[in-house]
Amino acid sequence: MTPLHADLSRVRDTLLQGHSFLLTSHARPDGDSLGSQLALAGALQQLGKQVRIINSDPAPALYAFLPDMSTIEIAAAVEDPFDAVVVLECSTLSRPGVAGLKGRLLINIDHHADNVMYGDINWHDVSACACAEMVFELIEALGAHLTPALATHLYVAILTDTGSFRHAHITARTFEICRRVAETGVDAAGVAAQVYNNSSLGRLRLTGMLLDQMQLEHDQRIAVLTLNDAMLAEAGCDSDDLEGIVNLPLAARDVRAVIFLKETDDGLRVSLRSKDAVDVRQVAVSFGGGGHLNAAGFTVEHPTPETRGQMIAHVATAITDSDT
Ligand SMILES: [Mn+2]
Repeated sequence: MTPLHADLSRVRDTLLQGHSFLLTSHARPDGDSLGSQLALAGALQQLGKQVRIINSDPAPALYAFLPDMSTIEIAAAVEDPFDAVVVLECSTLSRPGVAGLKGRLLINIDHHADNVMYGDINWHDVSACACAEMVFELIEALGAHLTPALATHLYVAILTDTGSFRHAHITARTFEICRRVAETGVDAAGVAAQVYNNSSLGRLRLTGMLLDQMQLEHDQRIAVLTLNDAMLAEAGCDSDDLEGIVNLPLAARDVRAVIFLKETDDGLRVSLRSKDAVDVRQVAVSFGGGGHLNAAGFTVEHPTPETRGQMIAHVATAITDSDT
């Protein structure tokens, strides 16, 4: 067995020495944040530790099937004492949206490139396809064993964070973890059906409406989707139903980037998505926002008739830049 690297050793030692832990992750939780928290909580409980999970937002309904989901508490602040707080999947300490974390012994476990190292112990691995890959390593280092419940948590995290095994950072380690998951008896097809064949009819209707009104710009390389509250109401949807919908046009070969416009009371909320080296983060930054290379966003408080054309021009430049 290869020796543990220093950061993982420090995390393991701190968890083995302490007795009570708080686990948290980012607001608007996704499969990786939920699966990583639940898997680590299960492992620590095996070792006789006291664990609470506190998130600022409830999980999307589609994750209700995850074992132990009901143990996640929803709160805007924490007051109780803990020996340490484990923050999973968060590039900054403001991402959880939970007050009262500062000043505690913080363990930062994350795979996002822009992590600012806010922890007392920072374990940062951008090569992990999901935070859950790191949690798997930690579970092994702690000497906990992989139960079917823990394996399900890890598998959902990896399945969703890799976009069903399509994104970058998928390695032999990813499939080794999945092999171990399958060994515990997790039904991979059943899990996939829960995650992907489980949306509301409202979402299906909304998908049709959005694609029906999709506009193609810049030689069909930019897809523009527009959403407002009236469409949500007509489709019978809530915000839960929007998860991932922005990515739909990327399935077309010709489309290189998506501009998703959500008309709100505060102005225009803009989400950008792209393929390959098309850098939409730079576009978002130029409009006062931010994000990642292929996923970014910003808000325009007072859109003008020129706003839409300006955004398209910026994204078109990003596409041209990526081709040179
Ligand atoms: Mn993740």
